[in-house]
Amino acid sequence: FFEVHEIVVPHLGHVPIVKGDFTGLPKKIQQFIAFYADYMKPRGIFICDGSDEEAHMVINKLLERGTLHHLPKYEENYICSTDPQDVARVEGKTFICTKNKHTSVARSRAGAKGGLGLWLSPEEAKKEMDERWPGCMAGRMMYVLPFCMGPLGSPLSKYGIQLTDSNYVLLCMRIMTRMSSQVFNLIGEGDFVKCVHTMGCPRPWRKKVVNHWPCNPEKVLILHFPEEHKVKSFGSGYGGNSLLGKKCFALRIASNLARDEGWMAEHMLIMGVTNPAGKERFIAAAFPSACGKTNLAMLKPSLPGWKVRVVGDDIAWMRFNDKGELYGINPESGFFGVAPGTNWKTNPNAMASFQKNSIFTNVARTADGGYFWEGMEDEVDKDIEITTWLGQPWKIGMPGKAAHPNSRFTAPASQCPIIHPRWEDPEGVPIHALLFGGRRPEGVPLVIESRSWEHGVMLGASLKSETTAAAEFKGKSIMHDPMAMRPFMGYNFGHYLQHWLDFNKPPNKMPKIYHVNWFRVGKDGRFLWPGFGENIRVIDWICRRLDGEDIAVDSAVGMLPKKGSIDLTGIEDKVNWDEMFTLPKDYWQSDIRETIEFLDTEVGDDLPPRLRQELNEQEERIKKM
Ligand code: GTP
Ligand code: SPV
Ligand code: MN
Repeated sequence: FFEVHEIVVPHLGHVPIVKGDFTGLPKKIQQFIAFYADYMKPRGIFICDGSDEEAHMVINKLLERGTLHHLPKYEENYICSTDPQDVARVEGKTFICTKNKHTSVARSRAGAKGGLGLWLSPEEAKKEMDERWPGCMAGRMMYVLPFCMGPLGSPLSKYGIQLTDSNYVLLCMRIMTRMSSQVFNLIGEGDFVKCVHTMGCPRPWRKKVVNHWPCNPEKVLILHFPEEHKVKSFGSGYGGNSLLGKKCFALRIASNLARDEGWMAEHMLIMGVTNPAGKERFIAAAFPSACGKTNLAMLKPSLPGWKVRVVGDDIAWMRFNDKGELYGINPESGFFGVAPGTNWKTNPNAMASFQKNSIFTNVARTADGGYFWEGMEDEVDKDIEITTWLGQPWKIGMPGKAAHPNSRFTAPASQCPIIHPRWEDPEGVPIHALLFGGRRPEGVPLVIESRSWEHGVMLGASLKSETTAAAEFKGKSIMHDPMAMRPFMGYNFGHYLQHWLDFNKPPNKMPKIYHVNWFRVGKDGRFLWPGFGENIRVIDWICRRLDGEDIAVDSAVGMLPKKGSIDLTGIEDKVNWDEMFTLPKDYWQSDIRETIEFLDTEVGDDLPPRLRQELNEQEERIKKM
């Protein structure tokens, strides 16, 4: 039902344009499409406009093929399972390619493990690409996705075009970014980020395809070319590997743009919190993957009179205006959230967001046509028949897991009942405080206030967390994740820290920086803090600090709440203040030594002296504890 045009691609000859008006596109975009069509040899080109009709056409095709299944319990909700070999980001196969190595990675010392980003020379990258890309879309359709990161028309927004041979990726990008044919005109002959994604399974494909999810796990490679504003991703269809607007563009490429243009691209949620007196503040918070950003951003306050509204749950772009006030936008338009642990008690606002028009990946299904994952046991019939993400029959109480630990929902942000009315404000929202935090089972108190901007940057650089299922790591261990950006760093981490330190100059009004930890455990191995909606108590304390209340005491590691200054009304019997706030000297001594060792080794000569000084002073204070 679409008019079929053909375009002549240099070495490919006639390629049918199965949808869209190729010749009506700006010349630069035509060239981009034709170049990659020639390179990847798809059987046709499908130029997306982001419309509902288009999405339905693709959904119907995927339903027919068996990649997607409808969940009849809801309106327009679909579920799919990936090849079990393609379930998370693959950090070891993710590279930054720049002419000069130390543009991308710090001048580390002997013994460095290269944990703050991997560099690949353009020559090596070319070799790897030559092995993979030519003809990689043979027999498949190439979709052209025009998208905008940030509100359409905002001076803070950036454009991208993604080429992909995955219609699952098309559907998710449509939720996660503002995908619209308008973007072609807005780009015109201007700049855009070139994103090229392929599942890497040209036809005829002789390997076994699992779950109607053709991918190429042995050959996965995710390359970033910040100097050319380009991303190339091969072999995986999962999340950050394939939804290139997200981590590849909005963090890795954008952090380069941010360095050059004087702003920040961070792995942060943005939330608006209004206290019972009606005063609203905005908080941006950086926690590593699967450490609670989505949950904090959508928090349902347990304290009366508080109101929380979400601006973003994963990525923040922030800039100081000419008055020196920090403003931030959420460049995304959807949530790609961790499913396990989400339920009507822990995160009702997330639950409400994905009752329709959403896609569930690697979760389980109930016999009555609903979704299921670990954490939903009390919200479905105990005896209901469940099909696990691997397609096995299963029931609550049986061994094993129903959903993959990194299974996720993809939901339009506009469907969140507490989406902030200003979430698409082209100016962004003012940011009053920054939070860092991770999963720290031991030693680290519920909240610490930094002594200064520089001390706060040091707390961020020292961020560590227990590993989660969001990347390929197996088992649990405490890993460094400075600024919650370890997997997403787009350039030399030492330069990045210097960039942060440099913001502290007139007329900039620096937001206060905090470190929070919801995950400390007691001797019995249970969380000392109830978390989720109760986290409002910590937010309340932070807001009162922003008001200048005298409720903090100095300690070796920063300012701590004065005993009793966090409102524990109603949960006094559930929490043990002393256990939550003690600073075991032995722990902190070895912790700071280990952190200094890590940053000295990994960031080496690029570690800003000012940051090193903060670490030294912290170590001195700990010694005197
Ligand atoms: P990414 O999307 O990977 O960047 O993760 P995220 O930081 O948005 O993490 P998310 O909010 O999805 O939380 C991940 C997991 O942590 C879920 O299983 C949550 O149930 C759990 N979690 C979130 N907040 C809390 C909390 O306050 N306490 C406890 N104990 N668990 C939490
Ligand atoms: C994360 O891992 O931090 C995510 C999921 O938010 S992904 O988009 O896969 O990076
Ligand atoms: Mn994330």
